Amino acid sequence: MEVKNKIILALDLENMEKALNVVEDVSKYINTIKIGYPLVLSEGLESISLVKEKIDCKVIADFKVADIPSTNSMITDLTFKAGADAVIVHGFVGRDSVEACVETADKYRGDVFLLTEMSHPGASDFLQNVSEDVARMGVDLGMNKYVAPSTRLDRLAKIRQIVGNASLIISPGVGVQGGDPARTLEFADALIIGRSIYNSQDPEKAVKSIINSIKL
Ligand code: OMP
Repeated sequence: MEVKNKIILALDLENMEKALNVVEDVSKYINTIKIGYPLVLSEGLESISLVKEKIDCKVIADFKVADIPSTNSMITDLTFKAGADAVIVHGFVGRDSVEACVETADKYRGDVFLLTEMSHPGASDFLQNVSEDVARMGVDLGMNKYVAPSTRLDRLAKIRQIVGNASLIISPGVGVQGGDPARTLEFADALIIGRSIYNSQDPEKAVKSIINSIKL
């Protein structure tokens, strides 16, 4: 997965018309879009194909899949059937649940991103205690795509150390959550950015200014 300009747009909007306008605005600079519950619960699973029809892009379905293996398989199957290129899954539910997603994704030649530690403050309540083990489990399972936080660079660095330089790490938390784009890219391969782009009066300008800030 080649992420153009190292920026993944998190399209957390509840209205398809607005979402497609944002997608069109940034289309020169973005080729990877993350779609999650806000858009899919408002506008349906076909949001994935509608976005892909609008611009030539890869779609990462952010469903943070976290259930028993058979349910995880069903969710993953429906996600790839809907046209997604990748899905984000939680690791804390355990190896069998993650394996179920990987096996199902393989049938579609789809990618699975393993969410290790999250970016919000509450991640330190519980998830932080197991995030390194989650990353190690991913390595053990032969996975090479991960999500790790830009809001705690020490934790991001630790996860990079565990998963190795050959893995792809995508990192949320830049901008509104406080993470710094350039510093995050010392450890991550691409940034996941939502509000700083789609809430901007001029999403294209917002993307260009982030690109400039990471080129400095
Ligand atoms: P902004 O904070 O608006 O840039 O959005 C960040 C996006 O990344 C949202 O879609 C979140 O759901 C997502 N995200 C996190 O913010 N933190 C995480 O730990 C994991 C994710 C994610 O899996 O994408």
